[in-house]
Amino acid sequence: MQLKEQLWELTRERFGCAPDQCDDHQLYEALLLLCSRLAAQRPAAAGERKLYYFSAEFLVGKLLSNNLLAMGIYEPVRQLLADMGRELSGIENIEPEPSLGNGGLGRLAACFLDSIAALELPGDGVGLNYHYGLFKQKFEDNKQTELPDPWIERDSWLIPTGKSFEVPFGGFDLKAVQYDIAIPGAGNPCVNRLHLFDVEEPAAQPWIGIRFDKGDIAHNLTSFLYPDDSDEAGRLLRVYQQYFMVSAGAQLILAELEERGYGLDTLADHVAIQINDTHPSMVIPELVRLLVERGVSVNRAIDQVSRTCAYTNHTILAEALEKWPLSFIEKVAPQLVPVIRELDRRVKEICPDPRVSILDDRGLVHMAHMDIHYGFSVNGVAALHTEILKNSELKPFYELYPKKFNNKTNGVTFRRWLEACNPNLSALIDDCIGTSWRRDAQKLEGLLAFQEDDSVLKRLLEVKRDKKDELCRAFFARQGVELDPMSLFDIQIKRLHEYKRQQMNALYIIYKYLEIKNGRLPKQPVTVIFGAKAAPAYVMAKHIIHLILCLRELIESDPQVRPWLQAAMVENYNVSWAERLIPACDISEQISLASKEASGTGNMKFMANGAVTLGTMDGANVEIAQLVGEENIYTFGASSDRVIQLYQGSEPDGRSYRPMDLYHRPNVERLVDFLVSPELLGVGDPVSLSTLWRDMKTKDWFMALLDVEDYIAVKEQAIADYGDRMSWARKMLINIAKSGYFSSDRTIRQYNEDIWHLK
Ligand code: 26Q
Repeated sequence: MQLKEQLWELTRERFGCAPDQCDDHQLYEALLLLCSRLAAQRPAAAGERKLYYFSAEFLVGKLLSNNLLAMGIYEPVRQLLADMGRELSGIENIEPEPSLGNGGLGRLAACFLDSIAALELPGDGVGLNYHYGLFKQKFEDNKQTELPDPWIERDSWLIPTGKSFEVPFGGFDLKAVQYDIAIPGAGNPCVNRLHLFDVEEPAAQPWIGIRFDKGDIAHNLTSFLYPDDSDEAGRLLRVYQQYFMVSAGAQLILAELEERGYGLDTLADHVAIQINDTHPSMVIPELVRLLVERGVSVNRAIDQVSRTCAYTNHTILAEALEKWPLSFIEKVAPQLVPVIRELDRRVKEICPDPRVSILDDRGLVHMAHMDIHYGFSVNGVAALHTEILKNSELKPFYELYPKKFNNKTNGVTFRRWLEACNPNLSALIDDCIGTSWRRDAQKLEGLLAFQEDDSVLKRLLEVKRDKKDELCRAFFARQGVELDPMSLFDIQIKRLHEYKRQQMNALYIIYKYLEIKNGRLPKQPVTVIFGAKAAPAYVMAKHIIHLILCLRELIESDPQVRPWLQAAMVENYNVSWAERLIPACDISEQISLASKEASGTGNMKFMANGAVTLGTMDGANVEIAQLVGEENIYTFGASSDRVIQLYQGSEPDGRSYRPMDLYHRPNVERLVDFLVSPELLGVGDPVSLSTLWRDMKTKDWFMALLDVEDYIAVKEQAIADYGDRMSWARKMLINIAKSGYFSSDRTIRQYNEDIWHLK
């Protein structure tokens, strides 16, 4: 049946009318149904070995246009609607965004599913069906407040499968009900699935005021995605979530193995499990337990599981490495305790070094250690990150198992992050080099031939300008604030964390503000745009948001400054905002303290959309710099080696870094002291601002003062260079041309060749 007839039939069946009589909501529902039905007709990708990508987070973003594109019907559907005088883009806005992830790690998992399906590899995701994803952020009195963010409506992308698995907790069992989201492969006829497990009777309204009952596991286990683990009850619930996910997932794997006609003791030949950070690590002891329970010997079970599981590390921040008290596991899943003890005993037998034990003498289970001993692969997510793992963070493990360690530099799906979010840039690229880059992003290199082509460079600037106009309209519509599209858009969007150093960017704003106030007017107006959520219990992060919002207010009400400098912060930054912000960006802020950002993936999305990076030599920025050359990136700041050295030091806090010395430099002191100036205290909360001020002078854990002068100087240079429009356009072009390396299709090919061996 033709697309048109299908849509007609759908709306008649569902709403008793033709599509042109439907409102946008009804059209959205009809299109969702159409996609779901088409996806259901597709076969699963096949192969001898099947991958299960386990992750506590899948930040998939909106799916309508993504799925229409993947199934090759975006354009026909858009045309069909246009013929009825309707706009697909308006209908896309109806879709609620599922926020089933915090940030980079969750979004990476979503890009990976997209690429696995596009490469027609047999691989499904396994995760949890949170009813409320990450909180919705609101600004009140220049501060962040949090609201619940429901995303599941009557019609959603969730497909009930009718399958379920009993998960045995200490003292009670819970049924894990399986829902699937279809992941159609772009450019092929197959479909993979994201399996999301849910409790049988989720709480209808889990909120009591602003809190919810963390003790009511049976109803609340899947209520919320965890933004942090700051309180005891929450941490226990987190362990319940993790065990629920891995037990159901492990049972699903064994059921599918048997369905495929393979014996349990051939697990490793037919299954690969990728453990996305340590959140799903309990899948290791759980699989051992299930195999032994079903008659496989302990030795054989451990051997099979060890040849099935592979672990990805996403962080070197010590506080983010998961260590759970064995007493928690005793309470949540007592049946795992003897397994974990046995795994630990075997480790201690071959290697008595306490630094590598699973169970330490304080009774803590080190999840990453379990993964490394009982997995066959350990990977970091960018070249520098993997080197740091090998040479410092995980050094004793690298010495034990040098062959397990490998690097897999992250990537992003260009289908969402270039084709879908920037159709005009995509069309310009098509005009230059044809369309083959849409299947193979490395082909973007062909753009290098146009470096001296002024007409192409001019069109590039026009495309950027149009995207900036579009962003201004969206920003005005949602927040009632007018941005100046003629100004340079300098954008920092990522979770709020001290190591990412939004506070250093704020110091730049202060610098620029004081320059203008002192009559030194710049040539180029600049708009500094932020988007960031702070974990609700992360006090310092909230102070930084407050600082940014106060600066915004101060500048907004100052007619002397406003024409030259604007600060803006999007409320409730999410994937959809990222899709609007990234194509509109001139300068991409990637300014983490060197050694702290494992990779970053926003940096790659910006690059592909023709933004120029201003960054430290951290994470994947290092690889961006190598690819584009020093002419086409702005780098600054202390090296990761130097930073690691500073962290091993003589001061009482264990470092040899003394922020007070740096603070007393004249150009730094006046910026830091502005935090408690009468101007800022006039709009802000004195407790919040002075806490931040004091912390910056005395602790500055992530060394903003170490790099701030270099940062300001290099940023000023970038802004000055922006004035030479043609030479800037050339930098943009070279960034786009070299961005193909960061396609997640490349990353997934490497995972498959080096780790999974799916086909
Ligand atoms: C842990 C315990 C309890 C509750 C929450 C958590 C938790 C949740 C999320 C710990 C960590 C995360 C997320 C980590 C993350 O997003 N890491 C990022 O991963 C990206 C993909 O590899 C990298 O590009 C980023 O550099 C890295 O910060």
